[in-house]
Amino acid sequence: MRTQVAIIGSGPSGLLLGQLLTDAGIDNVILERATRDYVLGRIRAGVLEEGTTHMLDEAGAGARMHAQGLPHDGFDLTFAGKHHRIDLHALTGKRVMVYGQTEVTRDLMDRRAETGGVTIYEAADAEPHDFDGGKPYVTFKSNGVEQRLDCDFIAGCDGYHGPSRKAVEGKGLETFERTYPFGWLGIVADVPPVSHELIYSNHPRGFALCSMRSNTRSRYYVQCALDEKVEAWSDDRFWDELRSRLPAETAQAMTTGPSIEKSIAPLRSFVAEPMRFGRLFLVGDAAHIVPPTGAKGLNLAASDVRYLFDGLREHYSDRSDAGIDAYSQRALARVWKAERFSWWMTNTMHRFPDAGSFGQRIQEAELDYLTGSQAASTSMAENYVGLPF
Ligand code: RFL
Ligand code: PHB
Repeated sequence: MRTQVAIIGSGPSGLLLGQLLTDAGIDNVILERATRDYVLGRIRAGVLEEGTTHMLDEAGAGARMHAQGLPHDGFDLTFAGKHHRIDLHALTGKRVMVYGQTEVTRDLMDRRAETGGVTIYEAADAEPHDFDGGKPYVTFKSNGVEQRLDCDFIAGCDGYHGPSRKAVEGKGLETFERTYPFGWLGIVADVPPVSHELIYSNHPRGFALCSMRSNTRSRYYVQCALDEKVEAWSDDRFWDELRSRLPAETAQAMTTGPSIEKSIAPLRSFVAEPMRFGRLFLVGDAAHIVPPTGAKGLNLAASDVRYLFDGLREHYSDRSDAGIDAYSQRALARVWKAERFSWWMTNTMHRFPDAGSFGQRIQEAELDYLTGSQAASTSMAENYVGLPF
């Protein structure tokens, strides 16, 4: 089998890259380890930057998002029992779109099917080869049969645990990492959201986030200990804990109901450098992870795809490798700024076990400054809506 660009992974980054390439007449094949339903079953990101929504439009996959997504002009920060609204639109002229990653993935999969793009699901043991030379290829097993996909380039869109980054270990790969001493316990429930905007809450019992997927489906999170077990959290226990971390009037207004999903995610900051190794490119979560506090993960996957797609298009249509050569540097410049913002927002909003009373007062001063200063609010807002790409 032969294609121009072999894409490993059918998450948002692989699907978006694949669609832009297909629309530009550049042949590509996606190899995905899981089934379509498994990929669609993952509940993850919820907040899209305008740059990401523009890319979905460019890929012809934005119609349902515009019809059903919820544009948000701001969000609430709560601490010390009070609400402070960050007016994203007034501060930056931009807004964000609340539309679930599951729906983004579904829209991109539907568009790929419409335009005849090839995805091989349940591709086992995918492994990139010979990307240092001019003839790269990917081996994998399909229905137990060994296969080989020859290509010009390999896009490693295979997430944090995928084979692409493993293939470049010991080849000049440098990694940077920070783990946090807590996780997020999250639920989805078919109840109306407590507020029409997101609420990020800093509370002595720990961080909480009120988000949503629609006007009838809520997504809520509470900070939890790393060794916490999801089985120990009945729905009632979750709702009680969530309400205890919100201002009284918000807690009283909350509609509760049975959860339809409940899981714990650890928080991590991680960057792999560089993001290009010859004819292999690392894209999205394969190259970097941010803690979800800043809602940046999926949006960084989209900006990586922007830079890589532009580079590949220039390679095929203009016979210029300038964009490909600049990929790693351009992507990492934006990645590190989002890493900084996500790290900062995580530090500002969570309880750290070892912060002590000094750390506690510093956090309160930071929040007070943030909500009292137009300059500080604007800085937060411009990072939250997304730096340009
Ligand atoms: P993905 O989505 O992990 O997709 C990788 C794909 O590669 C496949 N794969 C393989 N395929 C073939 N062979 C192999 N050997 C393979 N190994 C793996 C996998 O099956 C999968 O289909 O990476 P991608 O495309 O780079 O997308 C990244 C985003 O998914 C991620 O950054 C976001 O979900 C992060 N995130 C958020 N991002 C935001 O922008 N806004 C948010 O509000 C937001 N909230 C979140 C989040 C992530 C969360 N969790 C659980 C990690 C909230 C949470 C709780
Ligand atoms: C979500 O809706 O899942 C969500 C929203 C905002 C975040 C993280 C997750 O910062």
